[in-house]
Amino acid sequence: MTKTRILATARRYGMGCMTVWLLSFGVMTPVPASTPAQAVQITHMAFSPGEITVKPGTEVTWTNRDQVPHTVTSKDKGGVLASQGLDTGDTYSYTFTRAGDYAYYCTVHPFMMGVVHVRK
Ligand SMILES: [Cu+2]
Repeated sequence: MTKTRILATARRYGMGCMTVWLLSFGVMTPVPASTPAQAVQITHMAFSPGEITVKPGTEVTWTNRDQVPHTVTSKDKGGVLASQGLDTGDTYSYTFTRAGDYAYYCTVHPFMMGVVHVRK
């Protein structure tokens, strides 16, 4: 191997690394790191998982996977969770800013219950 060929090889590998690094950077940072997210599925007439613990600032998104409408509604009157009726595939999101326990249910099927614990 000549000196120039080694240099060319090194450069090629260097560029490859750079490309991979740039790609991973793009993939790793699609959203600001300051907004953690948590998903809850509504399926088989239940919230899944029914109980979650998140840090303040976390956006929780509920997705209705059932063939019947559901809601995500705070148990406390005037609570923070107050979705519209969610049809199949519809989502509802809320970003929890304060620590606390947020119990909720489905107004269509009051036996469906869940709770979000927000802990620092
Ligand atoms: Cu329901």
